[in-house]
Amino acid sequence: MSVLLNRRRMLGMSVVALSGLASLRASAQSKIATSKSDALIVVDVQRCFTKGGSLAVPDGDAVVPLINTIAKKFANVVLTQDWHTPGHVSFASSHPGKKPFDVIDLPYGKQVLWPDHCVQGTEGAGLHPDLAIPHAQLVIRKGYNKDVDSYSAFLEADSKTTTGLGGYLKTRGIKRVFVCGLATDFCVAWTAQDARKEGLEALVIEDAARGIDAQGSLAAAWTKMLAAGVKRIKSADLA
Ligand code: VGL
Ligand code: ZN
Repeated sequence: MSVLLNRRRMLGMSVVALSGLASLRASAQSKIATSKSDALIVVDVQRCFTKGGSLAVPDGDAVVPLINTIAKKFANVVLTQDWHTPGHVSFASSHPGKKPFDVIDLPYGKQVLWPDHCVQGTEGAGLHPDLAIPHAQLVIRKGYNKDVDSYSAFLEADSKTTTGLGGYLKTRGIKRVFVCGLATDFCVAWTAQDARKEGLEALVIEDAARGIDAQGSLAAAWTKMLAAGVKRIKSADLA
């Protein structure tokens, strides 16, 4: 009898010990470990989109030190640069009578008009001077066709001209991308959604991105991203 009791007590204890272990493991597991098949895509962290820039994103500079830290967790990093021609179709100045943030119809659909920004080879188009990711392997430039905008790092706004990024990532065995940078509701959102279309897992690191938020565009972008299967995470979720 006493042997039986002891055994019961031992069983009970081991269940408690096991469940403690299980919850420890669960909290460790909820952190995301990165591997060789992951890439970090750092979107448009350029002078034009940060303090003093022609299309400065509110609090845009705040992402720079965080992205520098996060990038150390990734073996594969891709940087993007918005890279427009002078007189680009997305500039309000290219459309007499229009002003920044007006919306016009172009052959490929609605286009928000912007102040002139990220003109090829200008200082404003340069990467933010404090961005420090020496191990980044690829810089992909986009928006370089004068008559077509490209928020996405994969596909231009005509929905058919590719930048080549999808092929590059596929060739390199990348299965999952983490997207951060500027601006959450435009280039980050379109890049993350197009990553899904390329068959990649896509996660946006929310605190490593900032939005422009013109007319509710930030909330709308999150709704679209989540519907497309993009996951919303924070930098602290990374192991
Ligand atoms: C962007 C507006 C115009 C961006 C680029 O990087 O989010 N936004 N061009
Ligand atoms: Zn642009």
